[in-house]
Amino acid sequence: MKMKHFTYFLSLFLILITFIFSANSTIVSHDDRAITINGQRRILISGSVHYPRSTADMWPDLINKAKDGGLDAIETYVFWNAHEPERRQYDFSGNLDLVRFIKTIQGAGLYSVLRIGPYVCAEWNYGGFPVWLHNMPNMKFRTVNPSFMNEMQNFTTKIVEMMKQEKLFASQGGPIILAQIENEYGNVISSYGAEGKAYIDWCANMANSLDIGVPWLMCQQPNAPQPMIETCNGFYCDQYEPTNSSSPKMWTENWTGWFKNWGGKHPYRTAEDLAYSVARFFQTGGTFQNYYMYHGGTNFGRVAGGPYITTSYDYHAPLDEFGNLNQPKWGHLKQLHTVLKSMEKSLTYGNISRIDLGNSIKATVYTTNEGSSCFIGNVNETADALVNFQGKNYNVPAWSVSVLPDCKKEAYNTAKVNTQTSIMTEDSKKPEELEWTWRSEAAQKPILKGSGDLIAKGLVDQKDVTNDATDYLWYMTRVHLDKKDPLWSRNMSLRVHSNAHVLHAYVNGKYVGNQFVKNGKFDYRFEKKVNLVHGNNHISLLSVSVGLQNYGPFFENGPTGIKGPVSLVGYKGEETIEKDISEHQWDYKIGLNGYKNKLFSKKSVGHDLKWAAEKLPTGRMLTWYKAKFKAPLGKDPVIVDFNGLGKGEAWINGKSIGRYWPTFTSSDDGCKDECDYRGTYGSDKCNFMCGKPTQRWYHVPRSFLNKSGHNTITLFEEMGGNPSMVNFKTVVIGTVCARAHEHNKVELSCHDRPISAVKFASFGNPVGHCGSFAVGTCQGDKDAAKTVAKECVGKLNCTINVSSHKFGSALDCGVPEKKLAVEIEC
Ligand SMILES: *[C@@H]1O[C@H](CO)[C@@H](O)[C@H](O)[C@H]1NC(C)=O
Ligand SMILES: *[C@@H]1O[C@H](CO)[C@@H](O)[C@H](O)[C@H]1NC(C)=O
Ligand SMILES: *[C@@H]1O[C@H](CO)[C@@H](O)[C@H](O)[C@H]1NC(C)=O
Ligand SMILES: *[C@@H]1O[C@H](CO)[C@@H](O)[C@H](O)[C@H]1NC(C)=O
Ligand SMILES: *[C@@H]1O[C@H](CO)[C@@H](O)[C@H](O)[C@H]1NC(C)=O
Ligand SMILES: *[C@@H]1O[C@H](CO)[C@@H](O)[C@H](O)[C@H]1NC(C)=O
Ligand SMILES: *[C@@H]1O[C@H](CO)[C@@H](O)[C@H](O)[C@H]1NC(C)=O
Ligand SMILES: *[C@@H]1O[C@H](CO)[C@@H](O)[C@H](O)[C@H]1NC(C)=O
Ligand SMILES: CC(=O)N[C@H]1CO[C@H](CO)[C@@H](O)[C@@H]1O
Repeated sequence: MKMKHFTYFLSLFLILITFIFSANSTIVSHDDRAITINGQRRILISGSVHYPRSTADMWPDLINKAKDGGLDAIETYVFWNAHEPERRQYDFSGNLDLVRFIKTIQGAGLYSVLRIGPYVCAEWNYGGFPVWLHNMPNMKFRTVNPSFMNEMQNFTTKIVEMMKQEKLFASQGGPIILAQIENEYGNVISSYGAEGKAYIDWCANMANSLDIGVPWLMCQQPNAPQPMIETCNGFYCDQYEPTNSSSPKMWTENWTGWFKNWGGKHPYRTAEDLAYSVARFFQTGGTFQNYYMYHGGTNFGRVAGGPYITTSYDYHAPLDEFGNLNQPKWGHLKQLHTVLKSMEKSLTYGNISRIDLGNSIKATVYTTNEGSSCFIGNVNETADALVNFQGKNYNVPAWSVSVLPDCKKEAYNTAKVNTQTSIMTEDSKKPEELEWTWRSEAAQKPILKGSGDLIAKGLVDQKDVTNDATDYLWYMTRVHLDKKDPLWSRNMSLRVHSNAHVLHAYVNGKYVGNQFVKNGKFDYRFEKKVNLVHGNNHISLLSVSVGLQNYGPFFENGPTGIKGPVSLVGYKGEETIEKDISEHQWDYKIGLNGYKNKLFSKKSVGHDLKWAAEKLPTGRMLTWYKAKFKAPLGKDPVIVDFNGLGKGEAWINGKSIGRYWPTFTSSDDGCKDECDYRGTYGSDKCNFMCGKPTQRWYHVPRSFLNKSGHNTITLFEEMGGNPSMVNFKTVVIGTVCARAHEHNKVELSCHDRPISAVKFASFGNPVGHCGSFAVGTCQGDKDAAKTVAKECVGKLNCTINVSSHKFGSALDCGVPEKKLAVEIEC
């Protein structure tokens, strides 16, 4: 009782303080149980949405859908290299308008979590670090290096000052309740020795000195220096306990799915398993959790990290790349959030008792004076359970958690999905045929003869000379061979030890071949037979980067480009000789002329230069293509099909929609038709699209398009392709299904189109999955399809009560709960 009074008076006191000092400010703090807001412990559900991975036009819709999905907060990183592309030259325009993003969150009435980093990982190019930073003298990242600390402090301070100026911290009445400094440093700290500890202490002091008035987080940082709050990241965090027992149990990254690499498959994390991980976390005392990602989005331009992260960053998140609801994930989580929120008081103030029911089944009871809330978790991966708990029976499937807000009735079970599945597809309209013009990359001829804009003895690291302003760097040298050369009487080949993400080789103007990485090893040997001539031979190597590494201790020093040695090898029978040419004088040409001249832009230099309409080449390397097109009608998201193209970059009206590489397909093996949600998820667990292009379709944001006039698509085709198959489509709902459990309600909707027909409905023990449902061994005696049709056809949405009363008291189906399977047509 005493304790309760004390808490009560404390809350009152804090509220009073709030009023006295600032009518608007919110006091954010924490105790051992939870984050507190104005003295109240809170259950907070947050989701990551990275502002540069969508467009400012998309933000309000994404944030509203997040709010509708039951989130309290939106979390984002801050992307240093996007904001400070050159030292002390800043960009906060367009989709980099951080202030506008935070204000949009505020406008929707949500909180915001600002993870400044400024190291962010995030599958973002170079983990968010600018490459100019790496190229400063005496630089060492993420340790006690004065130059690094100075720059990190400078950027962090700038962001904090911007936020303060706009009064965006909760302490000023704004939406930002939490901030983060550094990122997952605990994973790598041991590689930095004693300096690592000194550095993380410095980070804490530096952050603290910025006086933002809300708590700072450090994720994956056991024993975070005070007053930083440590948090957990991972697919599950139920086993996690903060090292400091005064810290609340917080989960800053719950990976809702996974990202994609070129050459990889589509990752897929089921709604059941994601909901299970969340419910487990709250069952085991968690009070703050963040979905990474809630909306993944798109890596526009060259922002993808890597190497080899794809342009799509869909992540199989609750909102898909285009901002559509990823159903059933979005809806299934929304229901969980509603139930958890209804238990906020008991979860944050209740006494906790745990009951072991055997066979990996555990119940947790949270008790306050006002009542109790319960969880029953079945961690067994295979055995469904009929559990007797406090005198009542509950059916708790394997690998699931039942939530009982009053400890008497199951309000939610993570494995019982009562949300519709929406399968998105491209529209079936006949696409516009495009008329292409083309021209070759103008630089080619002089380059292949070896003239560049920088000369050095020996081989250079790519990012050291390009500052990563471009993906492309030419390495060019001459080799003089006279008749006395011992190579001469032999078969000769060019051998290149390379770290280039893609390498193209030319000898005397002729293409010799390319190589790229197929097994994740970015350190390989290229070797191809070549024909050399007496006198001078020109060797030209084009090194292409496909996203800079973003993770790992000292990742910033990973070699890029052609590390060498580069040699000519002569073979005679078993005997080989090697002529190392690495230390020759090399000419370097940074970037491609078409980029320099902005061929993708209306303001292109030399637009008077001809684009040919005749003899459209296919399979031709280093070629630019251009076509006009009309924007697809309506509001549905626009996508472009790049099937037929090789590899390159694409622009719409001068704006880059990212790198493309549809010829890079995933391996044939490792896919299953169906994904079993049970058992520990990992990024390899449920993959789809084996043997298919990793990414065939690319997002064209509506705001890049002119609705009424012409639009221009420009392609730079690096490897050779056929643009005649390129076409624009929109993303629409294809099939809508549901498989809902008895005693529940299920809502069906075709988004903004009316429901046109019921394709299938059966109540009982139906089998199969969406698209291939079939009647099981029993079903209710009323016509289910007719019943659903009566309630749904012609409407934008309908809610069906799943009950025997409605569908006919079926017979003993031999299952604990009957299900309704429905497929509707939109
Ligand atoms: C960052 O450094 C520049 C000098 O390079 C200085 O003018 C500026 O005030 C610094 N900004 C902050 C926020 O410390
Ligand atoms: C644990 O956290 C509390 C406050 O949250 C702090 O006072 C204490 O010093 C911390 N303990 C350690 C070992 O860091
Ligand atoms: C899961 O249940 C099965 C069947 O009851 C049992 O054999 C197995 O030991 C259980 N596994 C765990 C981890 O409890
Ligand atoms: C919670 O536990 C404390 C300490 O054991 C006890 O004094 C208090 O009465 C309990 N409260 C409830 C609501 O059970
Ligand atoms: C060169 O290669 C060809 C076929 O690959 C072989 O027949 C010939 O003997 C080789 N010459 C030398 C000098 O090794
Ligand atoms: C869109 O196209 C129309 C017709 O060509 C033109 O008048 C208008 O200026 C264009 N709008 C933009 C934003 O480019
Ligand atoms: C359901 O449809 C009605 C109109 O029939 C509409 O007013 C309502 O907003 C829709 N609800 C949802 C969740 O789409
Ligand atoms: C569904 O059932 C609830 C009671 O469980 C009832 O209040 C509601 O009106 C029913 N809705 C429909 C559409 O039948
Ligand atoms: C420790 C760990 O696994 N970190 C990962 C966090 O998640 C991102 C993916 O979103 C990875 O890049 C990190 O490696």
